[in-house]
Amino acid sequence: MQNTEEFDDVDRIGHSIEFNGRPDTTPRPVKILDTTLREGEQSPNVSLTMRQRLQIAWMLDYFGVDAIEISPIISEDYRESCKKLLNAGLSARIVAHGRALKEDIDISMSCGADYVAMYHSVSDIHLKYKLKVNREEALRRATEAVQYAKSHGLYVRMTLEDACRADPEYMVQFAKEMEKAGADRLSIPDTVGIMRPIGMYRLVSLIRSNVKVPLDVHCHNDLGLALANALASYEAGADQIHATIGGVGERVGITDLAQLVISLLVLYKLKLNVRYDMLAELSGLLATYANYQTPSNSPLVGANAYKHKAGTHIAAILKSPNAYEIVPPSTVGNRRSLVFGELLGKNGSAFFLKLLGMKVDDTAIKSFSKGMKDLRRGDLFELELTKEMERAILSE
Ligand code: HCA
Ligand code: CU
Repeated sequence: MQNTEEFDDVDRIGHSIEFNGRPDTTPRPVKILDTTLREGEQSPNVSLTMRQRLQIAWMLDYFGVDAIEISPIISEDYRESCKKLLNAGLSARIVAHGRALKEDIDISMSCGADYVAMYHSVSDIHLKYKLKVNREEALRRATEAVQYAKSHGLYVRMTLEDACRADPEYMVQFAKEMEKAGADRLSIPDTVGIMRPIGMYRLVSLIRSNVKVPLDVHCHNDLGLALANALASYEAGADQIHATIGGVGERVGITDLAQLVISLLVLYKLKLNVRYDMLAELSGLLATYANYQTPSNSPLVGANAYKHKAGTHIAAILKSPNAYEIVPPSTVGNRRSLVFGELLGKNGSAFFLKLLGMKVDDTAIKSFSKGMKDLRRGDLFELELTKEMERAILSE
């Protein structure tokens, strides 16, 4: 019986078709940029105070993200937050986000930023309807902005906004020009969440093969594909992936931080230098600050992520949790619970009665199990397993 609950790929993953035939190479490293304080605050649910921003940044830094993005452009309050973050002695790079405009770059510099991210649209839809400029003018403006920032000694990321709906030829030309102008890295966002993973793979590969600078990706979740697209981008050679706590962001948000780092761990065996067991706490902290409930069915960090209800599942979990869990709850800082309800069955019933200290025979168990079948939501009895209980059960 297994009683240590380390994440163990052989025990947890098995020999599935997903892994068969995959070359067993060392996973390629990738950086994580957290943009909860920039993209995240574009969520209709999230607006934070300066103290909350600082606390979240401290936690993210301790967790181990490589970069934290914030926009000083919005207001005085954000500028103050940005300055404080830059002086907070964090290990993560602080990325000041704004438009590809001199005035925005100046604001970032006035806060003390040495790493700026600027965005300029590249799709005809945006050029025509949002900015009302032609392709040449867009290139000229973006080039000028990159050169301006570089002339001030800044580290520069240029984002090709709405890249996924742009003419690929123009987008490649734009990327090359930005590299030529001195951009240190480029960001390829799926601004409207319209890509499928294979499309994102092709897009990132295309840009990867045309420029040398490192690439960020930023995937919106409008079709629920943000995580899949981020992983496809990783496979295609992206160097840094954007995420937010709880996946919050404009509209329905972007790639979720917890889902991203755990997917990289489980699916690619990429062990990042992060404190995975802070994931549930991070998610809870943002939800508390922003006054929303983390959906119970949120993968990994939601209240239901480690609740087992069907009798057959409970019985199996009691024997060995890897039967129905790909990552132990302790890995992500979550808890395992058993739900005793109408699906309990015989084995679950026997366990439940034993827990209550009752010595019962087979007939009693059967009739208890039958009685349980009349339960409905609200009548359920839920048991959160403490570490001691888990140890006792698992070592039985
Ligand atoms: C937006 C801009 C952005 C920028 C992403 C990035 C996008 O629409 O608010 O700088 O990498 O999704 O394109 O968030
Ligand atoms: Cu975005």
